[in-house]
Amino acid sequence: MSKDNVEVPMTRQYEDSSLQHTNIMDYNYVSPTMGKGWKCIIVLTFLISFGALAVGVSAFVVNYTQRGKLETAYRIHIESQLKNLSRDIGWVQLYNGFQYLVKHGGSTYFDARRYCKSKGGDLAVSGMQDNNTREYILNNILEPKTLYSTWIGLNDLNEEGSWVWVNGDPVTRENSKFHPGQPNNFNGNQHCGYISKINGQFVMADHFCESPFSALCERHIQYI
Ligand SMILES: [Ca+2]
Repeated sequence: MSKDNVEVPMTRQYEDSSLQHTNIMDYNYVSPTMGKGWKCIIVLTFLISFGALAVGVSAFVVNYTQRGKLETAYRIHIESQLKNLSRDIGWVQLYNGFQYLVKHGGSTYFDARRYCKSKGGDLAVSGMQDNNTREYILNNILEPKTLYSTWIGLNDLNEEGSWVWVNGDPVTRENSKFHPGQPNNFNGNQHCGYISKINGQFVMADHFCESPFSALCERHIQYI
């Protein structure tokens, strides 16, 4: 007898318990009610497993994203610190509330200003206006670093003969110390101020702005 020809009873109600399992095909009998239950369990198990997997994947994605954000923030922080560090190397702090930095040789007046500004300052002004401070800076900060002529923060670029400090202060006899005969606007083309040393004396004069001089930068004391 083939399995397909077996008539499967709808219930397992036997009057005589001895009849139970007399038909070997009874072992293949599955109650319709029990079948639905198993299906429910299987579906439920699948749903729970799928839910757990979804939660796991979501947690991984969130964790991965947060880790990426932290790594990016950390990298930006480190780069910022390195930039600050490189910007601060070489500055000398003075009692007048300013810091000074010397760039040795090779800069036009305009390059020198750009360099100083990139370091958070400008060509020196305040330290060049007072005689005692100027002498101290030139002897103790500038000369040990460079013997070249050095750009400082004054010019008459806007109006010939009208000299101004780059912070806007007008150049006066009291806040400058031009060498006798300077500024002379030699060849009608000298509009930028510099410091040099002649016969053991530092002198202030004008020169061609494209000359490759050193730079003396100045900025307010930085509190980091
Ligand atoms: Ca001039």
